[in-house]
Amino acid sequence: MTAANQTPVRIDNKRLAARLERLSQFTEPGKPWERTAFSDLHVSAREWLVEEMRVLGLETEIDAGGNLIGRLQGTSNGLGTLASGSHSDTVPSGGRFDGALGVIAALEVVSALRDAGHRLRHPFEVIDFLAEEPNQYGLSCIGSRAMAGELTPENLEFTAPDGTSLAEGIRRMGGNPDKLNAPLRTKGDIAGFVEIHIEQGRVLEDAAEDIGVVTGIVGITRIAVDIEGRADHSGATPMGLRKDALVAASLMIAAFDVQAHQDYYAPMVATVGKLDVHPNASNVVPGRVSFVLEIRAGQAATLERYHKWADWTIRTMAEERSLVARTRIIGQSEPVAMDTDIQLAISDAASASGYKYRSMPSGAGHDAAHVALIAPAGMIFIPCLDGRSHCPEEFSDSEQIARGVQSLVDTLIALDNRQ
Ligand code: HGY
Ligand code: MN
Ligand code: MN
Repeated sequence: MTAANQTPVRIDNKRLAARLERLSQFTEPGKPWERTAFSDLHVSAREWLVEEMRVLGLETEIDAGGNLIGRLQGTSNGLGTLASGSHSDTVPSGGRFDGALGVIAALEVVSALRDAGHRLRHPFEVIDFLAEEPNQYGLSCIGSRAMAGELTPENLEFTAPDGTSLAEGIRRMGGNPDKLNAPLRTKGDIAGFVEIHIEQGRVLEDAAEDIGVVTGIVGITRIAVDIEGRADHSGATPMGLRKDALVAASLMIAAFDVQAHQDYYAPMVATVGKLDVHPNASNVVPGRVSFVLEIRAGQAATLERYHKWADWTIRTMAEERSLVARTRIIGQSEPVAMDTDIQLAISDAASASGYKYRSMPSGAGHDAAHVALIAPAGMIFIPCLDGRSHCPEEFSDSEQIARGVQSLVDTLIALDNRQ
């Protein structure tokens, strides 16, 4: 991927590992590896990232959506920006690689270019998107949605358990919610975005392959459901007189699972991973239950079909038990395709290094899905141990990481060299 007269741009895996290790140390004590969005730890980790960016000579800013951006000037005027990055927040008790790898890899791109004295023609940005994981405000991919102009005024009023609004959360992280009524980047501004991420599944590992070239990212719909029943004494209330919100929610959750298994027409998944029971006491019939139903599919029609069915199921099951159910969509992203030129550039980069690669869709959501609405976007997956992710055991070995990050550098250089 290098012209004959240029020093090859090689990543330094030790430096990369050291930065990953340093970022992972910003973790809640006793709860590896937890660094949830908007927490003090998340703020401290970003202060460290800003310092790393400055040492590398990047101009830093936090945009209105709270995205931390480090910018390297290019040698040619008037070219769009090339960009790479991911997110520095984690899920509760998450892993060391989901998101962190993509941010640290983008820093390594800058370091490796500097080592080789290689100047890109395009400006290059390292981006740490704000709050990719669902968080206290209930919405994921906040920074990348802001960048693409997807955050609605209603989203900005989403409230955390501590009573703060998402608008206040964004401001705390250095953004400006008053400026989020339009995309932060217009089409053409970003010439190409490439995000590297662990696969979070076991396709690559089972096939003993090095690189996944992502073809598209699933659409995700998250629906908040509140079931209103009646709290009563558990000993003195006969079974026939109860309005047990938890029993109704349990039946609904079981039905969601059965239905998702039966959708033969297109692969999809449905999950209830968050559930709150009130008053949550062993001798009280549960009076109120809130949960989030998350649906993911590669086809918009599949998402829509299941969503309609789930709405109907929730309503009828609640009515049958004289309960009241309310539903509210709290997050929606369409399935998106990755840019074909970027897919080709990644495949060529992997192939030139002799890495084994395959094209594959992503069942996980990513910032790249939102960037894809305003710019050509692509993703590189690397294998992770047993396909585990969103858990402390999440792991990718240093050689796997090195092959992925080298492919990232080579892809970006190929995009930079395009006429
Ligand atoms: O939820 C997801 O798919 C991603 O890991 N944020
Ligand atoms: Mn994640
Ligand atoms: Mn992630």
